[in-house]
Amino acid sequence: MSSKILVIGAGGQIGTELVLSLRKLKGDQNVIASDLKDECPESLKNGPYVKLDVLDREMMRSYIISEGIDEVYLLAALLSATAEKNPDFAWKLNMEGLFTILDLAKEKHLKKIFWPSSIAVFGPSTPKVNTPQRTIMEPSTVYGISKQAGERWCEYYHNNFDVDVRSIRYPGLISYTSLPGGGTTDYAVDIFYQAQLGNSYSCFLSENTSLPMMYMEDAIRATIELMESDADKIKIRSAYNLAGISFTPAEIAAEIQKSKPDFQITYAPDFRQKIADSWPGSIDDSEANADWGWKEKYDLQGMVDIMLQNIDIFLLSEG
Ligand code: NAD
Ligand code: AKB
Repeated sequence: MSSKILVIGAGGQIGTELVLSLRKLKGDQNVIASDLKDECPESLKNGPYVKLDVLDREMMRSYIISEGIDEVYLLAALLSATAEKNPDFAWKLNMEGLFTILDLAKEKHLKKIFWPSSIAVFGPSTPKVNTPQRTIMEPSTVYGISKQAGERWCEYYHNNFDVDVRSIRYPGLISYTSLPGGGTTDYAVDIFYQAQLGNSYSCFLSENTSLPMMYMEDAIRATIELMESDADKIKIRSAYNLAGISFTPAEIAAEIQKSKPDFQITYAPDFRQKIADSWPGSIDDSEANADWGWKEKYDLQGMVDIMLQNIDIFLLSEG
């Protein structure tokens, strides 16, 4: 029998694509999308949807136990830029939901958990180039601190309570089916909407700020490959580095200009520059490759081509 899966925070940038991929693999009725929103997002109406607040611990517990959920993908969180504006709430949201789900797995109500970490676990003192899996980690944002603490708790629950929790340090994710949710890497999505509208783009990061990014299809494939791997292959129970594609605003603009020669970019760095400056420029993901065979498919050119072919400017008015 197929596992029954609950995706929490399914209405966001990752969830809207992850739910559809999981439904293709596991069957539409076996993957339940949930979010704070009253209405199921249009694109997820091919399967079940339930309104759930991850901060309502009792409601989450009774839903997961009564529905016989086997696996949870916990995506609800505040991202880096939004979290800096509301640090108390960011800490609450990013940590409390994780404990609710880890405790359910500790009590054997859940068999497997996916909880995403981020390159934000690294900080200004981390080596910036080809950042290793294990290195100095002194994150300087509330988001990064919550992700680092989350990683430690995931590993702790695995080591002490045999919880099968798996995680990836996602780079900035780039996609066209939904808008990003308030991160420092959002410029690399915003830029496509402005290019498609025929506008110039004022970038909130400086031209030579290199950050690791990844096209969403690769990120979803990595998530599912990690979750489908045999448990004994998963040697890291904090979170795996994934490299993706490292580029600067100037480099992505130059790639867009190959298709849209009139496109112009200007630079007006804001508070997000300091966050970006604290993160790695490139990542070493050799342990993900060695343990569960991870290899990305998209490079900068491949990602830019597919974004320009598919980006839908009407999303801007809906978002
Ligand atoms: P997002 O902001 O686009 O989506 C988050 C979703 O969670 C939203 O639909 C929101 O309505 C929902 N939500 C918020 N509070 C909730 C609550 N109390 N109960 C239930 N749902 C709630 O975020 P995303 O980009 O899809 O990211 C998902 C996860 O992946 C987060 O943990 C994020 O830190 C991590 N991540 C994302 C990226 C990226 O570039 N998108 C990179 C690294 C890590
Ligand atoms: C953000 O910019 O906050 C996210 C992330 C890299 O975690 N995209």
